[in-house]
Amino acid sequence: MAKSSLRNRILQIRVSSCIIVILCLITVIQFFITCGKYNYPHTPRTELVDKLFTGVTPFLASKQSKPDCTYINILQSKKSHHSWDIPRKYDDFSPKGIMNGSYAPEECNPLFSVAILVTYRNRQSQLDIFLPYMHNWLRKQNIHYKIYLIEQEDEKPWNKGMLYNIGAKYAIADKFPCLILHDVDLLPLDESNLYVCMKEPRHMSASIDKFRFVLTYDTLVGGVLAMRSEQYLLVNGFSNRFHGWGGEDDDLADRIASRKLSILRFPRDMSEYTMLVHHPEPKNSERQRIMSENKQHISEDGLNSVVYESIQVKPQRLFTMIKVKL
Ligand code: NGS
Repeated sequence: MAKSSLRNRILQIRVSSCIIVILCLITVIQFFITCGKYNYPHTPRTELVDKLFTGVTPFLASKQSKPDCTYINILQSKKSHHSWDIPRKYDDFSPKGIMNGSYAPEECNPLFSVAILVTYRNRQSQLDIFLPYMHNWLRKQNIHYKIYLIEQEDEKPWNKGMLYNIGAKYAIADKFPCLILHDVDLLPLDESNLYVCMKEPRHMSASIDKFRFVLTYDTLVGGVLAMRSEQYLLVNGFSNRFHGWGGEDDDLADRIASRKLSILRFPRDMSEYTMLVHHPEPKNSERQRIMSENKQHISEDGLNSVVYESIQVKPQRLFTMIKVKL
């Protein structure tokens, strides 16, 4: 009797030791997986300048009396903000120099013109933080930029891809050579995160506080993405078929890969963002199916086939409003 209870006890100890060893192994493996995505592949700091894509709109009058703007100090800045430093209210915000959501530095000729496209519906409290924060941020970057807010006016399911296509049409008509597709709930934290395009598409929001600053997967392009206008045309923009949450960005990543473009990123300590809290949009249960069907239809479904009703295009001080019904 005593012998068998001793045997049971030894067995129990062995089983629990095995469980502990397995759990430790899983933790170590997870640590290394996370580490890989934490230190995701990126363009080294020293090579960034060569990979930036310069270009301004022909409408921007540059003056010979002024020097070209410089960007080295911005790229080398070590200054980062913490998410808890971000004001929740901007009572003393000054829109100096901003007109129709657009700004250009006065002291020098910028080398970059950037259209920032923000898709929007019913997120007033986030917009109230986003606009002053981004204008304060962008005015320090020596770039010429313009914020377009593309608002879905109808009650139909949310369609971010279509809204980006509509915004891109306006920005391309305004001859912006670079588009930054920007979620309204994301705010950059590192001052070295220069808001410009690179020669290849650039995923900017690689390191978000909500995801413990880990890049969740290599082909992620959602959040904030910078893309040259000619590349947006080349991939035919987003598919118009994704309603609700999810899939449209992964589909865009497929389009980018199919046109043999790669996705570049700045180093992690230049790509940190904070995400403003919000209720998630309802997920699109069809998204995987649409993605697999879409691979054959890039040239028919996208920027060249977006159909919408324009409700209002109205310049406001902090943004150019494009209200549409889909
Ligand atoms: C993927 C979604 C993407 C989304 C990404 C990150 O699963 O649209 O998660 O989402 N793809 C599909 O659903 C097919 S996030 O964690 O940022 O909310 O962007």
